[in-house]
Amino acid sequence: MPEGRLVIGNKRYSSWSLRGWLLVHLAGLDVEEVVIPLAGGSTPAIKAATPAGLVPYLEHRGAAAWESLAIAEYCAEIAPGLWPADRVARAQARSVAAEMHAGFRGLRMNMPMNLGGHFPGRGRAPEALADIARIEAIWAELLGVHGGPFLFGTDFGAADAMFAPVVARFLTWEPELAPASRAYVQAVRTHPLVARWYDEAALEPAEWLLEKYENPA
Ligand SMILES: N[C@@H](CCC(=O)N[C@@H](CS)C(=O)NCC(=O)O)C(=O)O
Repeated sequence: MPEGRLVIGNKRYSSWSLRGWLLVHLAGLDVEEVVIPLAGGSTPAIKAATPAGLVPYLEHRGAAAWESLAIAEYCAEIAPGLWPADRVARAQARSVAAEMHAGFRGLRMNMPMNLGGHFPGRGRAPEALADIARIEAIWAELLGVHGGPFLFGTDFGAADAMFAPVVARFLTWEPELAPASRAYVQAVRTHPLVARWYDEAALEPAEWLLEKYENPA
């Protein structure tokens, strides 16, 4: 019997849902998955099912959590290994997760997540390229300090979950990336949970496809 539910958008497009879903699965929560197809903004069914009108939204054993960073903290109470054990590294992990949560709008607006899309060379607006430069600097520092293949070493953690949709965007839009970033992209893409999300996205019905994401301007 599931101990709650996780409300998410459809897997092809919902980048924030990917974060929440990864965190919940990494923490091993037993929750029912409720998938609502995105309508391209202000989806009535999402408004009706969630406190803030946004996915992901988690209910678990009487607790409710929304906003992906709050879901990360909730999951990390149950699975503390989602954040690094070392205090200094943990501060770094929380900071880059918060920076991701709060920013990178240029990247998000110009290179939307579409797991089935392939738009190499497109979307390279200056504000997207500036965000990508900052993301690559974060990745380079963390991979250098902690040795990879994930941002804080051998385990895929909460910081990696926060950046997983960026990886998906990079695979779709193929901006120029440094070799270390490309290696990180591959490490994230081949993580079993990320691979499972991609596989499940590929099974979504054609009626859920949205013109604005399939044929971006
Ligand atoms: N800051 C929120 C952002 C959540 C968000 O914007 N989710 C999008 C889907 S990826 C959403 O629910 N949009 C409303 C809609 O499409 O109806 C979080 O961290 O969870």
